[in-house]
Amino acid sequence: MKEKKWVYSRVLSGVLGHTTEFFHREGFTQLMPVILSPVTDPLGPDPGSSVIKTGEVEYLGQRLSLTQSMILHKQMALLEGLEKLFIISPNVRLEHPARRETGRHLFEFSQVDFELARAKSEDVFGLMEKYLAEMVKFVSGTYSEELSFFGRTLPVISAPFRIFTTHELKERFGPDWEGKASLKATQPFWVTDHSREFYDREDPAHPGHYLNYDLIYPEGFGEALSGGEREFEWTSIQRRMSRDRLEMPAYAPYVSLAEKGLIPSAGGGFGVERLVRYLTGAVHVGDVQLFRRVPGETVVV
Ligand code: ASN
Repeated sequence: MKEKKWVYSRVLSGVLGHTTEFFHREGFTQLMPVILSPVTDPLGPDPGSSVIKTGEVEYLGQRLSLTQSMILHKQMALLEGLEKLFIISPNVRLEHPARRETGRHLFEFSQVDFELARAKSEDVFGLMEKYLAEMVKFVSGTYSEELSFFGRTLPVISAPFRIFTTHELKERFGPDWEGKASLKATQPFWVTDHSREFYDREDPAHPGHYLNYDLIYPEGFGEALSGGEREFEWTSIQRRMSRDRLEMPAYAPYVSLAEKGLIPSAGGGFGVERLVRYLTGAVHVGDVQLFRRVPGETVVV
C-alpha cells in the first residue's frame, strides 16, 4: 500500500512540473494562491454543488473565508494589468459526506486556476486541448513504468473535442448525464451552457443561456474542468448577484471594484488530483492523495 502511494505521488509530481512548464511556455504569469480572504467563490447556486458550509477563520476581529476557488481573485488580478495568469491553488470545499461515494470529490484539493483577459470560450478550448494532449503524451512516455504498475493504458488524445450543451445531454441521458455520458465517451468532451454562479456570463443574445463550459473526462471519470466567459459589466454582475440572493456587503471588496467594471475574460480551473486519477485510472480520487481528504472519512493526518 505504501508503495502505491509513492507511485501516485511520483506521477502527481510530474503533472505539477509539466503543468507549470506548459503555462509558463504559453505566456501565463504564475501567481501565489490566496488561502484566507474576506471574499471567496460562493459556489452556487449550482445543482452540482453540495458544499454544506464555507470554512471560516476569525482573526483579529475579521472573518476570513477559506478559498473555495480563486475566481474572484483572478478577476481582481486582471484589473492589476495581468493578461494571462494561473495559480496552483488549494481549495477547501466542505462537501456533504454523501460525496464520499462519487469517487471524485475531496474536501481539500488543488486546482489549476487560470484566466485570460479579453478571451472567449474557444480560446480556452484550444488551450486545454493542447494541454491535455501534451500531458497524456508526457505521462505515457515519462511514467510508462508507473502506468503499467497500475495496469493503465492511456488513449492518445485527439483534438478538437466534441462540444455538447447541457440541454442535449439531459435529453439523451437524463438528469445524471455527467456520469453516463462520461462512461460512453472514449475522448474528453466539452459541455456548454450551465446555469450556475453569477460570474459566468449570460449570453446577451440568448438570455437564460450561459457562455460557460465543463470539460468531461471519458471512461466514467467525469468532470475535469469548469469555467466560462465572465460577467464584467456592473449592471449584469449586480443583476446576477441579486438573482442569486448574495448579500452585497459580504462581497464588499469585490463589489467596489466590479462597480467600476471588470476586464472581460474567460478561464477555468481543473483539479490536479482528478487529473492524476484519470491518468493513473485510480478508483477514488482520494487514493492519489498522500494525505486523504475524502468527505465523510475521518482525517487521520
Ligand atoms: N475555477 C473555476 C472557474 O474559473 C470556478 C470554480 O472552481 N468554481 O470558473
